Amino acid sequence: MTQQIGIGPNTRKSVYFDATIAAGVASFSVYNHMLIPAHFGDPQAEYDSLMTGVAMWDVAAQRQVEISGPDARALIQYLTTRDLSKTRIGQGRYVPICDHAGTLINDPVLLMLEENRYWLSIADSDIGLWASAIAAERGLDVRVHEPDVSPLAIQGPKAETLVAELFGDWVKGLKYFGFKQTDLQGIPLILSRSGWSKQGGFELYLQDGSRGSELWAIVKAAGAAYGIRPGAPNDLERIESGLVSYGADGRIQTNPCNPFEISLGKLVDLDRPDDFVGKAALQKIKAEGIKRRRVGYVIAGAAIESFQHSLPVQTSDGQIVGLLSEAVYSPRFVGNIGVGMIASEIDEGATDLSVMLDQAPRKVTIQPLPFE
Ligand code: THG
Repeated sequence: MTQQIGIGPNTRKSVYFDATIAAGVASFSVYNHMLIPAHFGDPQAEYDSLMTGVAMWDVAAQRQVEISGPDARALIQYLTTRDLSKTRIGQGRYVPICDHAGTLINDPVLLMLEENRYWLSIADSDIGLWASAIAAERGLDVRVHEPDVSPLAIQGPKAETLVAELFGDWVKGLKYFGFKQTDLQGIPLILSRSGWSKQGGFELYLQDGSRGSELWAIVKAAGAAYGIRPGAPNDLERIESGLVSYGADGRIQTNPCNPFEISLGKLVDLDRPDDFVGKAALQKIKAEGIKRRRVGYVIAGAAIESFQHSLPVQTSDGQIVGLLSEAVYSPRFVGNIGVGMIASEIDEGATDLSVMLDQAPRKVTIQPLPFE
């Protein structure tokens, strides 16, 4: 039997919900308390369009936390592990956020809109609540709120040509995570070179929630010439390319990890002169030595059809030394691949590792990320 999750009035809808229903969305997931399309019924074709053509994704569930006001910059700096002193208006940054114990609680994209106005484009946890609480407790003069902003991603090797056709050739000059306030046929949006894939592309941060279907239709119509398909953040591609998924690879409630373990250590500036949430804990964690690392896994045996929850990775004597957080069959690598954690003392060549999948042991080997 196939289980279903009911979609009722208490589940938050994206502003592209009607458009994705019309486009034939077959499965949803929930992210930031909002429905996000998971696929449109043909995962292989959706992967192919991302790898060789162009795909459009409703990623409105990547909600924005806007922080504005005289102390906005101070709050942003205090919340994130990175030194942002060189960040300028119009630039984006990938900014880990930790709690006071140094546990990763989100990995947003930061957009610097003005000297004292920022968006955190968040992964799946309630950073709006966290940011307002920290601001209030520290007596910072800021406003924290969720603006009417809903990203639509256009990803794949043909994304740039399509987006240049829609907006003009200036888009080709945008650097990675660079963005600009603009509009599309009068629809206000911020255009940014970003997106959760390694195939290149853009995100349109729609600033008028009443125009989701209209924006979707414009992109779809212009993309038709390039074979655009509706899709969703693609698990196969992200595992192949090693992108971090806060939620799948780590989550404070289920698999708490620090940024060093999840491969975001280079985004932690412990030498910053100023304090930030988690700094002391992260200094201690680093001094004591990092206990595990994020790796790729190859899983032997028949093609994995569905992977519902993480699995412990064990040695031949039954010792648990790692975690397989997500796995999928990859036609490109002709085998099952996954990502997860492994204890630091286990080296890449280990030959006695396995996971139990559907009551049967499967041999696993470690691979560096990205898969190549
Ligand atoms: N775009 C926007 N918001 C988002 C995401 C996004 N919010 C949720 C989630 N994705 C946040 N997580 C990530 C994870 C990885 C990247 C972006 C957001 C990413 N990483 C590149 C990499 O790892 O190679 C570049 C990192 C870097 O510059 O250091 O792009 O996708 N709007």
